[in-house]
Amino acid sequence: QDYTCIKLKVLEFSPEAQAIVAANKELQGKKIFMVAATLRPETMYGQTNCFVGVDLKYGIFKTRNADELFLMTERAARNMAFQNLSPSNGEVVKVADLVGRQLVGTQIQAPLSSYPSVYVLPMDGVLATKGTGVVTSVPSDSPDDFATMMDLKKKPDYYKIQPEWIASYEPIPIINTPAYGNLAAPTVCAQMKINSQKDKTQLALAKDAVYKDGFYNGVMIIGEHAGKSVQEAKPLIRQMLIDAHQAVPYNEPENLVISRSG
Ligand code: ZZB
Repeated sequence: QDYTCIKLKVLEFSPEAQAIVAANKELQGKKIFMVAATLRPETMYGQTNCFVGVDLKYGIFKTRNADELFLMTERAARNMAFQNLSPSNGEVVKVADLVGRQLVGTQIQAPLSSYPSVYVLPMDGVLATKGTGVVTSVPSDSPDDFATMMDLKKKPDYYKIQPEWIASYEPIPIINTPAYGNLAAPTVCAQMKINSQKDKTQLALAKDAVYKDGFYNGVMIIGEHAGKSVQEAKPLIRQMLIDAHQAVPYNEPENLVISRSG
């Protein structure tokens, strides 16, 4: 899989994560990025938050740039070490350990998003075996993300989040499609009566429908490539993010990829 890894700059860690970072000499004065693997770089305009798995283990790793560290799973760090992203080929240097739960409430800057800063929130189905274990959330175009957002809004206490971390981050219209309009995921979730991230079977169908319609028939309605088809805009936006040092290409061997939909 040819992923684009989006660099989500940490603006302010949650108090628990901050305590870990502050106690670590290697992290003083450094930029730390939560790194999210996506197959849809053209949707980055619609980011409203990022997701972690609360029980997943994450690390903060050195990169080939001495001032920048990446926060992700160790598995992703190992893969990146063979893609010219670590200090030297094959070398993985972890400087801190964190659990997903400790990251919830962290504020990050999501490149291209209309929201200047967004929060790290919990999602049930984040796979340790795919991408970086950090998932950027685009509820306008990803049914999984929209369904999770509905759960978090309904039950903030249960998910141990503050209501304001999600309340003022509505889905942003970024792509228009003939079948589902300009908020494809909310539309398809309403049509299919999906109310929760737990509706897995329905969500797999919804994702399939939205993916196909978005990719083959979608037109960008935001950003510097507004008016272009999704197919045309995707590689241009990917390259724009890479050139701006806001993303890096990341490849994952096909046989190691396990799809979220099972
Ligand atoms: C932004 C985005 C916007 C995504 C969208 C999808 C959609 P696939 O096709 O099943 O391989 N993802 C990445 N890593 C993980 C993980 N560790 N656990 C769970 N989900 C993960 O799915 C690739 C997508 O799965 C990635 O692209 C990412 O979400 C998520 F509008 O990034 B995507 C209709 C889908 N729309």
